[in-house]
Amino acid sequence: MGNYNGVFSDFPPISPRFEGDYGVFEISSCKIIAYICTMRFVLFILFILSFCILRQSPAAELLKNGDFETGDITGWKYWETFPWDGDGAPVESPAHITIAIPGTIGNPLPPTTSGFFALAQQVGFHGTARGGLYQEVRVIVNTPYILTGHLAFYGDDIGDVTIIGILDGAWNPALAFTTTNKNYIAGNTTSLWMEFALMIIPSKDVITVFTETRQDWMHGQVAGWYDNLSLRPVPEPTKLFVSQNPGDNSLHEEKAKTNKGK
Ligand SMILES: [Ca+2]
Repeated sequence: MGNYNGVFSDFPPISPRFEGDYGVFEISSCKIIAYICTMRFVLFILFILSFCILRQSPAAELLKNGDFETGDITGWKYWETFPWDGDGAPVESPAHITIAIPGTIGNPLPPTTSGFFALAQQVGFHGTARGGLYQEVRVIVNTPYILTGHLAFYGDDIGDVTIIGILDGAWNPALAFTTTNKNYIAGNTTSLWMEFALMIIPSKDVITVFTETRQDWMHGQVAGWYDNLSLRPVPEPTKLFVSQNPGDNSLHEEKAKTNKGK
């Protein structure tokens, strides 16, 4: 005892030996350590990869390119009422909505609310137009979803409007966020970014998220900017507070208040 060399010399060799029908196999301790290190390294890489995948593709996001970081309108489709306006009112000078990333008749400050790009929808001088972008999204009926994002606006005349909304069958003003006219932003200035949230409990399994910018009179210019658009299922804890009865939904309460005020 006390002689470590003696103690250790009593242990069997570290390298195990296996005797079989085909002879004696010996695995060196170096190989075992190398194997363990390799497995640890593989597990570490798998952990990092899974973390990256979770970070890069939040499973719940239903909109494509809602932050416009492709630098174009990938994932979105263009629509317009050209050469008419949506109300069937006389059109002074039919024009097209210009989609620009970034905007070309000015931009809000800061120019984006995420990353490097934001959507701009514009109508220049001497043109009347209504239009924008849309995406159709598959959803689960009677399950709450929330559309969030940021919107900014320039308008210099009555009839200049920019909107974001959801269509679940018929047009429903309770499912739209609208900047009404230049008075909303007190003159011919570009508004600050406005954050919005629209809750919907779909009655159909495909809903449409749309943007719309209008210049109903040909005077001046109009522009709407959009960024950070996101459509997601309402997170589980929040669902507890959202009634399955649409009449109890806060959006419908807002609508009721609006109707009462008319
Ligand atoms: Ca962006």
